[in-house]
Amino acid sequence: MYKSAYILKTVLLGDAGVGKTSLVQRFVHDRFEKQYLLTVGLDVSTKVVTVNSKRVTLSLHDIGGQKRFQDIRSTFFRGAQLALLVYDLTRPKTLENIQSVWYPQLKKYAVTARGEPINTVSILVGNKADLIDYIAVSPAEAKEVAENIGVIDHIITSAKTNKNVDEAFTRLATAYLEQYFSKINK
Ligand code: G3D
Ligand code: MG
Repeated sequence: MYKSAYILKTVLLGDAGVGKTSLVQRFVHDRFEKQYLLTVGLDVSTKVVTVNSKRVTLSLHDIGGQKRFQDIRSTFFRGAQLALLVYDLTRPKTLENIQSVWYPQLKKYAVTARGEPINTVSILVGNKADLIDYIAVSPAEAKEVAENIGVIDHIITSAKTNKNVDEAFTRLATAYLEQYFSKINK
């Protein structure tokens, strides 16, 4: 196995039930099965992706929805280089909460170990695209939130049918590396 030169801390944020754990399971293990879905505390898994012929390890941090989240919140967010802000296309409230709850927390808690602010590269993910008859969020509404919070992109996924799951993660990693190299080449 090759080692990769870059390890990027990637956090998944969003309300309970939007499909964070399902997206990770699909991306890492290519499966969609209910018995794996109970997220207890914090779950970390890794996956190597190739971006512009560079191998990059994503360490994926997925939290459960339990009330004790406050206790681990600062550890969870600390040093997060990448974030997937996940909402459920069938529940508009979960998109609202990206703007009012999750994005503000990311801004507040994603700092370096020394407490300096970091610019987490984020993507807005509308999951459950397979539930076509129940979709209740319009592209315009999602676009507005995406612009308000300054994500690199908005993408529609289905962990169930494997639509755009790899794309969501690799687009994010690609954007990060492009920003990173444009900074160090200046
Ligand atoms: P979370 O980790 O954000 O809390 P989960 O969300 O991954 O646990 O998913 C919550 C529920 O949504 C699960 O169903 C899961 O099967 C379902 N789900 C996740 N992604 C998709 C998707 O893309 N399409 C559909 N149709 N369902 C999805 P249950 O029934 O266990 O609550
Ligand atoms: Mg979960």
